[in-house]
Amino acid sequence: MTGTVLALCAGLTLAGCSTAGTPAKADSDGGGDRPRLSVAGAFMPRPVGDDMAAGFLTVRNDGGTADRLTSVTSTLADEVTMHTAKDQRMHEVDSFAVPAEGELSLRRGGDHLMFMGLGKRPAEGDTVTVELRFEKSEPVTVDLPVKSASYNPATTTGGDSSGPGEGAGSGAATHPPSHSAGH
Ligand SMILES: [Cu+2]
Repeated sequence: MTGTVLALCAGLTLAGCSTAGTPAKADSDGGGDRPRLSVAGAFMPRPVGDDMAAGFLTVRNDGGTADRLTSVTSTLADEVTMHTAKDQRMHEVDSFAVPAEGELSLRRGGDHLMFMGLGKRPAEGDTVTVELRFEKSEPVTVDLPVKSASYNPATTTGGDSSGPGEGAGSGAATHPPSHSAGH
């Protein structure tokens, strides 16, 4: 846990130094001193409880400057919090780093959005709209399609070298049990 945080901070510091120190290189393409964000792969597994739901997405940053996801709002829920998960335990955090020329990846078993106090329980096939607010970039509105409760794109894109094994077993195992059990 502590090691990961330190590694993240070190990465941010390096990125900050290279862009804030001497802007000479960034001048060549004009936009190199700004984050350039795009969002992909957003989804919400159909919540199994009435109180909370999780959301996942990837924020890509093609710019040469790091940004931070600082808050999230949604019409679905009273509050959307940012959680990081390690060893089956969740911790709320104030923000997520979006590294320069990198990405913030929210996925099952790792960092994710938590929707608390649902106005209504969305069904599979619904769409949930969220607004992402960043430290530097303009807010981004994202539609999250509601998928099956065990949906996990990692099992189809092969990002984790998980092999052909898939289905409810791996999905349930990699996600904190508190989400599946609810409350
Ligand atoms: Cu959580």
